[in-house]
Amino acid sequence: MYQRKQRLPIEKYVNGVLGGDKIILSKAITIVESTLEADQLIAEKIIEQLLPQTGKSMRIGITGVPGVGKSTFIESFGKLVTSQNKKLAVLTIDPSSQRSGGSILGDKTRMSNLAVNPMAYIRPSASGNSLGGVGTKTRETMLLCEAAGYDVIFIETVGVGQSETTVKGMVDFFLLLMLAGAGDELQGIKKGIMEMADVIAITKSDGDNRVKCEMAQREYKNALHLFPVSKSGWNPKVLTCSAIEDEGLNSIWEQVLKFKSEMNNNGFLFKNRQQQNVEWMHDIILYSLRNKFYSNGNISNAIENLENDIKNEKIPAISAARKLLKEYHN
Ligand SMILES: Nc1nc2c(ncn2[C@@H]2O[C@H](COP(=O)(O)OP(=O)(O)OP(=O)(O)O)[C@@H](O)[C@H]2O)c(=O)[nH]1
Ligand SMILES: [Mg+2]
Repeated sequence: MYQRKQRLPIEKYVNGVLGGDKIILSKAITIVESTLEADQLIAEKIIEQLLPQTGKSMRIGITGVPGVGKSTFIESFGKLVTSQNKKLAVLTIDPSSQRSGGSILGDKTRMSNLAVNPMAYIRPSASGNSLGGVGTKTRETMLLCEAAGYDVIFIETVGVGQSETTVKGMVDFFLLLMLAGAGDELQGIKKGIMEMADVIAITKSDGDNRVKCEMAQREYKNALHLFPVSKSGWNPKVLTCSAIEDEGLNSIWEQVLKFKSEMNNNGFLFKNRQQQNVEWMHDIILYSLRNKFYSNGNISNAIENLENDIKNEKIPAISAARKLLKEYHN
């Protein structure tokens, strides 16, 4: 049986987070990530009390295929951000971390400076088994970080599909990192993901690779002309950078600031967050209903048999689903 962990009184979490105490912040995040009903109630109370102190950060999503250089980029870009006297929190959503765990190990060395930087806080997400769950928890974690005084939040995700959409739904600014490939520029990553980007940065623009990166930059720029105008009215930029040589990072940060100021002025940032909050509510509802349904004892007992019956064509999926729903509502 799972032993319930000792929990602090709620004020301890609230005051610790507000005071910027990283240890308490981590403990509060653990509660937020917990699936235990009792923890969920504590988490809700903590967040409720912290809510007035949230929302003031610049929320930036960073994505790209494995190996594009996300971790190395975040280490260098993070240094730049913190050198501007901004506190930075880095959260990661990694739908594959359950299986590999490799990236996390790599990150220990690739983000070694950021990890010990007092202005930075790095937190990999719990390897939840449902992306929806990880998404709702990451949003709550983001709020805790904001209440703890972090001015900039990076939400990093591996570009393997669905997780980018989840991240897009919780950030102000979306940065897509891309590799310069030989002629297959548009194949590695889905067009829909490129359409989400506010800045596309071609990574590893150093040494012999620089020329290839500049070529890719021109190709992406041309490709972007064909995309529909985004809701924000912002024209996405294509830049090149080298995290290792520390080049091009300033230009990316300048674009973030320009975006922030323009989108503040035209009201997009505010409206976008309003919309995101509404979607968030629906996500939480779906997530809780799902959890409730699948953790119901009668359901989990019946489900395996019904799954087999479906496979053996003894029962159609629709009838099995109806049966389970009926069982649940009894
Ligand atoms: N030349 C060069 N190599 C780089 C640069 N950035 C990253 N790399 C290399 O590219 C490889 C992958 O970098 P990571 O930062 O681990 O990439 P990632 O996107 O975090 O990879 P995953 O965590 O596996 O998704 C490493 O060998 C880095 O040293 C760069 O700016 N220039
Ligand atoms: Mg990485």
